[in-house]
Amino acid sequence: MTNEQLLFAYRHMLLAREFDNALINLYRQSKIVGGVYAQMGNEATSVGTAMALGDGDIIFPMHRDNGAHFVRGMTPREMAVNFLFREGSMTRGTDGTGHFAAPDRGIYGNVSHLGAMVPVAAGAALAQQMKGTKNVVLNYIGDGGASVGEVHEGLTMAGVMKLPFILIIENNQFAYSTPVRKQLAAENFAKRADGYGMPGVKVDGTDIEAVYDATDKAVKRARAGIGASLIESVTMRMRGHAEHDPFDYVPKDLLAEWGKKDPIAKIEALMKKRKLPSKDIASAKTKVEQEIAEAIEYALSKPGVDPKEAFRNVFVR
Ligand SMILES: Cc1ncc(C[n+]2csc(CCOP(=O)(O)OP(=O)(O)O)c2C)c(N)n1
Repeated sequence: MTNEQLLFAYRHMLLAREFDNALINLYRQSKIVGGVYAQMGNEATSVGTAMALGDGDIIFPMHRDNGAHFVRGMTPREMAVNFLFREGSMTRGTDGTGHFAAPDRGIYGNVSHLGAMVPVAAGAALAQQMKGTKNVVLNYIGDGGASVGEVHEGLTMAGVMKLPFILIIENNQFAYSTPVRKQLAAENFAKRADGYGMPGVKVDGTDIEAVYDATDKAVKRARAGIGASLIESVTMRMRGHAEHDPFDYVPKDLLAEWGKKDPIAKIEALMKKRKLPSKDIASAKTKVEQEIAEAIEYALSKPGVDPKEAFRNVFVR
């Protein structure tokens, strides 16, 4: 990654982190009525993968991928309005937990039924292949979601049809309270790729450059028409499943160990090693803090969504 890309990545990882902090506070104040699924620990994965894409490419994000939303151009104001169910919300107040889309920016809606999103995303990749666009579809799934049956169907299709499709498995060690070893007998998730005839790599999901480089390689392969890829990005879910969950089933020493690999601290260390001016790093941080605070203030100043909206697009036969 160039120094410019690193600063871009840092800014977007900070947006995800600060947005998390803001949502957690609002949740504690009962100002958010939906679930708050913190992304902490996942910032390098969501940002590094999305950065490897270009205009016209498509993402199918999961509930811990706000970083990818920001990279694709979603603004903090749009996100705040949606999570706070305010007038103008892109889901008209029907969802605040990540099931939103902006097709104009290549963000397709998160299919809530976890693995069920994979065949849909593979279908979107087939559409791109049929149209001859060279656009790539990047689909995220968690370690838990990766064990859902439809993932097999989607990957089979992507492998056989050599679709421009990339599956990012965000292995953050827990699926709600289920540790990864209780649902994975294989050595790792990346190995599953062999069964679908596509390359599978495992990367350190807290390392922005490792994530970006692996995705960039997969994107180039997909764009060249060679076919699909699978990337396992290994991270840690640093909070509970959502903010209602005290996550006391996660061993404290495990959290402490992963705390030393915080993706934001790691990118800061990398920028220092590359001798990026410390004033650029500091000003990125201040700007992001202001931007998130302003977005929350903006959303809170707006009225709530009109309850009548709940009936829009509901049909009776
Ligand atoms: C088919 C299905 N089963 C259960 C759920 C409820 N659910 C939503 S997220 C989640 C945990 C998913 O774990 P994982 O895929 O590892 O992602 P993580 O939350 O750890 O990022 C569950 C059980 C669901 N949405 N869909």
